[in-house]
Amino acid sequence: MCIINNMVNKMLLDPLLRDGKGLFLAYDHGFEHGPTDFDERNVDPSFIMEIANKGGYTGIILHYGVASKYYDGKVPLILKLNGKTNLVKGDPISLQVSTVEEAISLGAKAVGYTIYPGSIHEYIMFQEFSKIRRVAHDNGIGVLLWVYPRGQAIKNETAKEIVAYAARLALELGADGAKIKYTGDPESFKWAVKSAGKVKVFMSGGPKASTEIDFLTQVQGVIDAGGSGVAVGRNVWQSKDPLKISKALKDMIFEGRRVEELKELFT
Ligand code: FBP
Repeated sequence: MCIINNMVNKMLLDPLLRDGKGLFLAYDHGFEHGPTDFDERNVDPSFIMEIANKGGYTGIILHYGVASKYYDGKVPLILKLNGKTNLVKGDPISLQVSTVEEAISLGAKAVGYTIYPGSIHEYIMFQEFSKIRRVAHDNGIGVLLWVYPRGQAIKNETAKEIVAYAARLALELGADGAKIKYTGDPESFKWAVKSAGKVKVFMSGGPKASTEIDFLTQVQGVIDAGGSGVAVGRNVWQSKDPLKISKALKDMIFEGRRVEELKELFT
């Protein structure tokens, strides 16, 4: 039965949120980048499961293969449904490798999908995503959309108008949450949050920042701009002390602590 109304849609991400905010641990990098992001510790998915559990994450993002072998059900699962490698050059396209039904069979509370607006292949991802969104919503689970403008036509992926366009596309396409890149300052990110309307906006972590405080300053900017949290990978599991940075993220996102208060912990 297809019951889609504002009320239902509004609540679809609730199992992944605390007080309307989300802290998601992303671990789809083995697919997107290959093991080059990993070291002896974080190449093991069990290590990531432990961070997610002990670190108080409200969601963990995995592909089907890792989820089916390592997911222990302790933190809500967001199953990533499409993926691509970075071995292919040119305008990107990322297509479906697992289904909403498989996500549900693993106990996922939401599904994830990446689109690359600006790529000459964007229309294929828009169509595929729309089909997935329908099935997910018909089954009562939410959809988190990674929106990464990319390809020859995109000169600056983090420019204010480009990031706001990404956020708006998440709204136009019917996503429940948008995972987008940070623009670099809260003022310009505010425009992206506004453009997303009722879609919850989460910052994508990016490569590991030079210091923890640099990264937490970006997170502060997202919160100040009205964002709903972060979906982060490398800045956590590449950290020397993943649980320490996780605690700082939790304190900022759920308890309202400011980055200035946390500075002495990281000096
Ligand atoms: P990070 O916090 O490590 O950047 O993870 C977020 C993420 O979106 C992952 O889900 C994904 O694997 C990766 O970034 C893709 O990064 P990019 O396409 O920018 O190389």
